[in-house]
Amino acid sequence: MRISEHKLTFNGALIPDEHLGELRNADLNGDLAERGYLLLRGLHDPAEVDAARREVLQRLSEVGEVKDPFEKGLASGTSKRHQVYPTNEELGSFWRSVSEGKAVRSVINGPRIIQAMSQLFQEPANHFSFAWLRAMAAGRASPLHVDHPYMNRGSKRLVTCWTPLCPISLSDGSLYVLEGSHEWSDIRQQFEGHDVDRDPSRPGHIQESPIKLVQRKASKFLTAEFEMGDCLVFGMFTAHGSFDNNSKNGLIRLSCDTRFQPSADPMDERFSGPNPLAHKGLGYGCLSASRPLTETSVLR
Ligand SMILES: O=C(O)CCC(=O)C(=O)O
Repeated sequence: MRISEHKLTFNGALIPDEHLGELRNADLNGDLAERGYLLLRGLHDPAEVDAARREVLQRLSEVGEVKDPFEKGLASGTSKRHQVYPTNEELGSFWRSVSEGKAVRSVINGPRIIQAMSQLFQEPANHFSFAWLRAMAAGRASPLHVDHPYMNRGSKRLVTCWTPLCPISLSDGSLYVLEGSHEWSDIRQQFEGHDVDRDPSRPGHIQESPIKLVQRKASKFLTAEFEMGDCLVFGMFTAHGSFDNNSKNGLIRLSCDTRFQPSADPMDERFSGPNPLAHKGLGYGCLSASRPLTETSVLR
């Protein structure tokens, strides 16, 4: 794969070739602490991921956001979501029902990932009940951030599992992590102990431009093409975000981020239990994905 041929952008700005690199494949014996991430290829059953993909697309087609046939996953450019779900509460409930779909949960909370995370921690693992399911239309990206300020009231050993729910090529708004960022003490100092819900006056994401930060640190945007079945695991201080979805045919980038920790550790109460309140008590309504795909907005 030649990453530099793909003209990756963030908010329209071209990422310089010399600052692009490829995520390295690993297995569960890989050193997460050393590298800041583990790219686990083929962890999930691709057929199960495909079933999850279809389940999500079918729900998006109910609100008119996907072209027929919905299985192709191309945005229609229209939406009936506000008509069908007129209040923010109803929008949140809709997204909750999509996020809790049977096929989605069989992948993101299924036996394969639970076993893998138990192997990673070398003790039984558990996951947040809340899941960050994302449907990213063309033109959208996730800002650069570390996860710690969003979810730091429980285990210190929390990890993120980012699971593509469709094949994601480099032009479709792939995820990146910044090489070596888990060891950047200035970023750690800036965000450690910050809680976006307790102190909403301070942003949770990194405000420095991603390109400037990467240049300042002589780092790289590490990314890859993802297949259904892959999973990217990273820690709470690994800086990451996504490139713009520059898909020419309007492919909706589907993915889900979930959080795992040792079962023995306390769990952040906002994201656990049968009715997780999440940020600001909004439940699934706190996610930008609860809004119509036709609306552009950023972060979470
Ligand atoms: O999928 C994305 O665009 C962002 C994912 C993310 O921020 C995360 O996994 O923590």
